[in-house]
Amino acid sequence: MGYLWMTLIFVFISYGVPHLNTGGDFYKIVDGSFKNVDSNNDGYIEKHEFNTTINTADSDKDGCLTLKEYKGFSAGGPQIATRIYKHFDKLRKNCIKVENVASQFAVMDQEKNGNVTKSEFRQYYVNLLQILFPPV
Ligand SMILES: [Ca+2]
Ligand SMILES: [Ca+2]
Repeated sequence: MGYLWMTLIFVFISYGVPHLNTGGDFYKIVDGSFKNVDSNNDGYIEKHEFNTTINTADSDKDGCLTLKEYKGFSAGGPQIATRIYKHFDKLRKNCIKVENVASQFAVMDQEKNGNVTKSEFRQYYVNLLQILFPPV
């Protein structure tokens, strides 16, 4: 059952956004990003690990993630990262406030137990892509 569900999501990603290079590479990219954030490699992203990653991404420490800073942090290729960035940078200021990114942790942590598993992390990106690239 779980496998079927994964396959369906997979098919959706492959066919839902055909102009983007997702498909087979998608989970590889997301998992790679997960590993980067999970700095103590225990299989969970704790809030402090997530915050550290964001603060590191904000390389000039001005409290704003610019598109350039975000690309180094986000899962996905530059095309997906740019689309995600524009979704959060609603005022088009080339600034996503660090605290707004930090608040995404609560969205990822579906079980609300203070850490994010790999499947929660994947689910977050699948949901995000469904919002950004709705099926026509
Ligand atoms: Ca961890
Ligand atoms: Ca910055």
